[in-house]
Amino acid sequence: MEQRIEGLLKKKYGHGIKESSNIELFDILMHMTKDEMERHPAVPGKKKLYYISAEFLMGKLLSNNLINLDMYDDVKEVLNRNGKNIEDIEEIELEPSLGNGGLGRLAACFLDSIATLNLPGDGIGLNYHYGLFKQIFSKNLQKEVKNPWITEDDWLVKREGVSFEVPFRRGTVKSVMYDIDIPGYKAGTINKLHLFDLESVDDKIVGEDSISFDKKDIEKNLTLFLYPDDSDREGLLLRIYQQYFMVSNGAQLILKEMKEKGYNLHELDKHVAIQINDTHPSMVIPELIRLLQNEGFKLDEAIDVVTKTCAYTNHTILAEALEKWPMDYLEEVVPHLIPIIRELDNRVREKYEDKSVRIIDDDLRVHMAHMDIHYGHSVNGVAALHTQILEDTELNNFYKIYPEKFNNKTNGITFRRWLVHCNPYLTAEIKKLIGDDFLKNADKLEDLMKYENNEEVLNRLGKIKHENKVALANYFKEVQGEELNPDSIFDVQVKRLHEYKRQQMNCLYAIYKYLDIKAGNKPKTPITMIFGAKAAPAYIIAKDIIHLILCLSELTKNDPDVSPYFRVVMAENYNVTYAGKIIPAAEVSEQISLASKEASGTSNMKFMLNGALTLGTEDGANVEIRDLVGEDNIYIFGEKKDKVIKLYQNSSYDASAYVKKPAIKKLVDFIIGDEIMKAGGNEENLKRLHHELITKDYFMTFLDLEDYIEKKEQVFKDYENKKEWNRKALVNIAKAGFFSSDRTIAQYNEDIWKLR
Ligand code: 26V
Repeated sequence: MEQRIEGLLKKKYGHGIKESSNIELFDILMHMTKDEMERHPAVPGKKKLYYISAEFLMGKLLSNNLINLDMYDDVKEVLNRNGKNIEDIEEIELEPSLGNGGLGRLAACFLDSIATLNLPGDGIGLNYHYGLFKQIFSKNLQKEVKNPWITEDDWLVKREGVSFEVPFRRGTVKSVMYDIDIPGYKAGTINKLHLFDLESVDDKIVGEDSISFDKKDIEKNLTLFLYPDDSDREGLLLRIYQQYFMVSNGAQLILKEMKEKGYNLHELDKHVAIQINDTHPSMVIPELIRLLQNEGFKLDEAIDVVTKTCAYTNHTILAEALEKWPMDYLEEVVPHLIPIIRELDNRVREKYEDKSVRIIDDDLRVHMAHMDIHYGHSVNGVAALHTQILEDTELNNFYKIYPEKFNNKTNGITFRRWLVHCNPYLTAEIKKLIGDDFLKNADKLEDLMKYENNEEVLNRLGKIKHENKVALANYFKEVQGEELNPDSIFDVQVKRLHEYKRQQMNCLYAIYKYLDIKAGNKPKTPITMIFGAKAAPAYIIAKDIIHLILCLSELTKNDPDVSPYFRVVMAENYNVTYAGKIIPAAEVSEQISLASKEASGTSNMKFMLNGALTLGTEDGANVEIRDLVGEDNIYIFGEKKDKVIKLYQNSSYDASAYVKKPAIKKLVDFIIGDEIMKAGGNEENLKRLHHELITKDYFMTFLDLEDYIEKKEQVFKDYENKKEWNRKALVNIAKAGFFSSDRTIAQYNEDIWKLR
């Protein structure tokens, strides 16, 4: 390996490893890895999966590719011998932010597992030039700037000669296809992520340090941003342009590959499985029907074969997140799909009286999920509780028609990134204790249970956590200039900002703690509350909550009575890279969504695997974590889903009644009090948030607040018993095997794709 790297460096830069900069080393290692992957054959097989998704949140790729190619240890050692550090070199790589959060990261974990299980399966998505915005904090507010990641030398490989024509009402555009190679872990084979771009794209139409551009200039802007602001008509139309561009390219690629392999298009479902990741790719159904008709298919047959090929995953029950496109918008963008969508809807109307299962509703909106359910062969939720809610409540009318289509696939995470790469100390310890079988067979982690009462092992787990906390503290200092105390307990909530995830409830706890310390009650062990979250640019209240968190951060930093005991900090521009540093250092994992609202969650799994204890509601996959670790090794609080669903059904939640309680009023009024104002508070933002909470509180913060505060106090009390805490951490790690995305993918394949 040393010779190979030295040789490449000499050829390109005229010197060896010792004399090279990290930029040069990154460049050489990336090209070496790319060459290596090019030499690997595609995964063979007669049936192939296409995972279509508007988001793929890949994270930096150098280390993970090297790990999967089984080259990481060698490269690391060679670099060390020459006084270089792979962690410093991977800092050079820019992170593509082609996703919002859990849904996009899930797609990335799935690609890793599909390749690892040696299943033929490619991803299909879009090559957004700026992805999601980059978050900057300024005056305690979130500011959004563009986030470029494409450079002269990156992981993208342009597929010369692959280009499709995509018809819109306003004219036809041409595509360009880029690939990113996906190596499985020690698999020896390669799958691909195909990212489509617009031939005429022009990323110069976006100003410096901004995210604004001419939304109407589709020929230039189509692939610039992930989900541009959809608070207006132009933004919504642009999303339809993006979605159709993605699926039309995908569908044309699928048919091209079918033909190249000599397969009969009439047997599409025997050779192709399409997974529709949430409703963003749903137009692939009418598009494929259209293309097959162009190939001479009769309508009935086209519909039949497409239905047998496509499967849909639902990732949310939030009504506002379920896509319903107005017919006139579709008419404006893709008029050629309208007759097909109408026909699909007519067939439903002929068969079923129930209006709620129609594709086109009385207001002439097209319900994308309804189209997926009728014209796909599988519908899955992403955690047991979520699938149950779909079957019993949200999609009950569909479940009654098609019980056989419904199935659960509890989410998972790839252990290659979320353990091996991000937590090398813990990985080494586990290997020492139980060998390395767990890397291919995650259930083997359970072997750790035999050390449940081994004090030496438990002590070592504590030490590893501490080292990771020191590393995080150093990183925070370096990138944000913030001092974290590694001897404090690290309590973490990192995820997209949304009211249903209830970061605001965590803030009310911070206020409670601040006041408690001011009243003279100092915690035995200091507490650091760590937040990380981006808010959608047009989501006003979410941005107000970020403002509150940043004010609390100032307040706790600058008050000498409080800062030695309690700090609130917020990671700026939380992304996959940051997650890889925060999660191994976390001790408490905050999973506090309103029961029934978080479909699954996946950070809950990452924290568990890294030995953090969950403080959470009975929601999403928290329920399955509890069932695996047992009540003693998790902190569950709050109302259950049935009660919450009833409160919504009867509109009987009344925030103002809770605010009458003095203990709650004191906390919520603090938001508009003097202390926060002096900590840089902005009256407009805070008053709006306060008003929203006391009058509406749509996601029922107060319903669980008192129970939450009580449980969280219990968590901090229990932390004082280090041995017992570390034992709980060990149980969490040992039971995390179920959440390997290898298991999730094996189940998708077994029940839905049937690739072999
Ligand atoms: C989208 C939107 C869009 C507009 C307004 C509000 C809103 C709220 C939520 C969403 C979520 C869309 C789907 C999604 O990202 N779901 C997440 O999928 C993860 C992977 O399955 C899962 O772990 C998370 O629980 C789920 O929220």
